[in-house]
Amino acid sequence: MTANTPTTGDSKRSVTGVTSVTGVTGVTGQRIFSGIQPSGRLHIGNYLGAISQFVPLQEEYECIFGIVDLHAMTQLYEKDEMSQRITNAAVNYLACGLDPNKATLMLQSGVAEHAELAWILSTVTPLPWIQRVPTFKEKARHQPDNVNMGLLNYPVLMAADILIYKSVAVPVGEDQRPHLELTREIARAFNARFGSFFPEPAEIIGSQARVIGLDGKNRMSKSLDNCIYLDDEPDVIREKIAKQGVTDPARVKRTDPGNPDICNIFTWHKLFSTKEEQAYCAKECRKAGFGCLDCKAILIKNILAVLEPIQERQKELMADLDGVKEIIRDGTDRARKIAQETMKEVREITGLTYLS
Ligand code: AQP
Repeated sequence: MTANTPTTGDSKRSVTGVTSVTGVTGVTGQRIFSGIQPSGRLHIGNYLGAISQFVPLQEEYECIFGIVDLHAMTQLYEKDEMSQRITNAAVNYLACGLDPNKATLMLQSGVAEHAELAWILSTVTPLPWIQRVPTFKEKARHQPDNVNMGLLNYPVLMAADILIYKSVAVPVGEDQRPHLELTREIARAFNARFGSFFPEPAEIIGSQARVIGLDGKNRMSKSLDNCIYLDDEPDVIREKIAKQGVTDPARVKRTDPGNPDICNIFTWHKLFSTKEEQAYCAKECRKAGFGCLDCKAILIKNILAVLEPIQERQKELMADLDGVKEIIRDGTDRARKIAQETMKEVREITGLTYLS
C-alpha cells in the first residue's frame, strides 16, 4: 500500500488455498464471514490485515462482517466500556469503506444462534485439538489471572460464527490461520458424524497479514500497548512514532549507519510509502545520510495521508450514532434470519426435534 492507495487492491492480495474464491466475479450464493472483536479500539493492524481486504470482497460476495462481542468477553473489561467499543468497531468498519448496502454488518450477541451452534460444535471437537491452538497458549500467558473457559472455547465459537452462515471463505490476518484450520476440522468432524452439511471454509490471507507493533517485535495488538489506532489524532501518531517506534537497535548515534532490514520503521515504509521513498530511506539509512527521525517523518506523512479520509468519515459517523446503530440493527436482523435457518437444519440433522 502506498500513501495514494488507502486500501489493498486485488493485485496485492494473495488468496491462499481458495481456488473457488480467487478470480471469480459476480458469483451469488458464495458467502463470506469475518469478524473483529471489540476488545479495544481498532488499529492499523486490523485495518491492513482484515478490513482493507473486506472492502473489495463486498463487491463480489455475499459478505457478513461481525462485531464479535462475545469473544471480547474472554478478557476483563468494564461493563460500561463495551457499548463504546462496539461503536468504535462499527464506525471504523464503515469509515474504512464497508457499505451496508453491499455487506451485512452485524453484532454477534444479537444472534443467539452463534452460541447455540458453538455448544453443538463443541460436542464433536476433541479436547486435544483445542489445547494445541497457539493463540490459547499466548492469551493464557498474557492474562495468567484470567485463564477462563471462554479462552479455551474461543476457536469453537469462532467456528460457529463462520459455519452458521455456511461461509465458503474467511478473510483474516495471519494470527487467525490456526483458528481457520480448526474450523475446517470441526466442520469435517460434524459432517462425519451427522452427514455432509457444512462447507469447509477457505482462508483469505492478505499480503499484510502480520503488522508488527510500535515495539518492533510483537504483532500489533489491542491488548498490547503497541498500536497506532485508526482514530488516533495526527499529533498522537507523530509522537508515538517519533518516541516509541523502535528502529534498528544497533543504530545508537545519528552518525551510525543503520540496517533497514532489521528496522521495523522500514517494514512500515513497505506498507505505506512509495517504492521511491523506500529506496531513498534505505540508501540514506545505510550511509547515515539522515537520522531515524528524518526517516520517521516520511513515514508519518504517509500514514497520516492514508488515515485522513478514514478519520474524516469517522467524524461524520460519530455525529450520527443513531444512524450507525440502525445499520448494525438492520444487519443483525438479516444475519439472524440466516442463522435461524441453519439452526433449524442443524436441529433436524442432530435429532434435537422432540418439541417440534
Ligand atoms: N497486527 C495485525 N496484523 C494483521 N492483521 C491483524 N489482525 C489483528 N491484528 C493484526 C486481524 O484483524 C482481525 C480482527 O482481529 P481481532 O481484533 O478480532 O482479534 P485479534 O487478532 O486478537 O486482534 P488484537 O488486536 O490482537 O486483539 P486482542 O489484543 O484483543 O487480542 C483478524 O482478522 C486479525 O487477524
